Amino acid sequence: MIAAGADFKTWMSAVQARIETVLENSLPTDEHMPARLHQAMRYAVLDGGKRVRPLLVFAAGELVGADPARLDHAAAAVELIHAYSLVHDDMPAMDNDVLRRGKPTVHVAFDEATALLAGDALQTAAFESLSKQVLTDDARDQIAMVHLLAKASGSHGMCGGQGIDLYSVGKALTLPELELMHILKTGALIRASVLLGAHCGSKLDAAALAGLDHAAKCVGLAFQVIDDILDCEADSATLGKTAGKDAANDKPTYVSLLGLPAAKEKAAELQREAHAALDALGANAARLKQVADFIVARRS
Ligand code: GRG
Repeated sequence: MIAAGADFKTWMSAVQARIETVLENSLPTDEHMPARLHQAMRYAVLDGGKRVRPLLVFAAGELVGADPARLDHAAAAVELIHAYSLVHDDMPAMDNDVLRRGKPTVHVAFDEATALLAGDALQTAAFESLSKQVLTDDARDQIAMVHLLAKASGSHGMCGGQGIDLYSVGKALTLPELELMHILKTGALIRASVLLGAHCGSKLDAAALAGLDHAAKCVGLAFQVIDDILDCEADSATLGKTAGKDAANDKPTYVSLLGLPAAKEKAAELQREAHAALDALGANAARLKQVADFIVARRS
């Protein structure tokens, strides 16, 4: 059980440890065939990552007094989708990265076919997690949750954003186009994390749900602006460059379009907007504000 009044660091560590155990117990082991696929799935998910999306699920759960046992399943579902997206994104056909979270990427540690299959299986494991037991008082709400995660992950969400990203290489995106790409690519799953957490407890009215959704959208976009800033700063430190890695690879970023100071201001503006929307939801939204602040302040 995670104490609702705990300070943020204590709360975050408790949620991170909790979700690690949930994932550990829910992923298949190599005692079952096919052992290599199950090893790759565990390798992709366990012992790594900040678990930002589960933190958002649990923080939104605090807003609506949700049972943590329900939140476990929603949190595992979003983290499994996230893990699958990273496995596929790292593959040679996409970003062709060899390192993730300080260790070889799945296709390097295993092989490409296994990475492809592990990503696929993680994606379906997410929907298994979301549908295998009752998470809401009204069954129709759980159908809405499955729909929400499917929409956020598919071509109108994360996959769509990744598609825009892939097809924009070498093209000059405008700021609204870049924004749409990120609202879909990273924002959709972050938004879904907040809404799924909120579905696990007492029902919010339409106005509160709209306010929460707006805050989640701001947090999702802020996450990406910060990601671009961190990429740029890491590259400047190692290469003495001023443009970010993606800009150097001919991909637009917030930093390449706005410049570093304006990108930092954009992140701060989104943080303020998220706070304002969350303030309207009352004292129980305090945890969500803390997670939003953590996302903006993070250094990795
Ligand atoms: C391949 C279908 C498909 C989609 C890929 C989200 C995504 C779409 C790709 C990830 C590429 C990437 C590194 C985007 C930058 C933002 C991002 C999602 C960073 C990684 O997320 P964190 O910081 O990672 O939450 P950890 O390791 O902490 O879990």
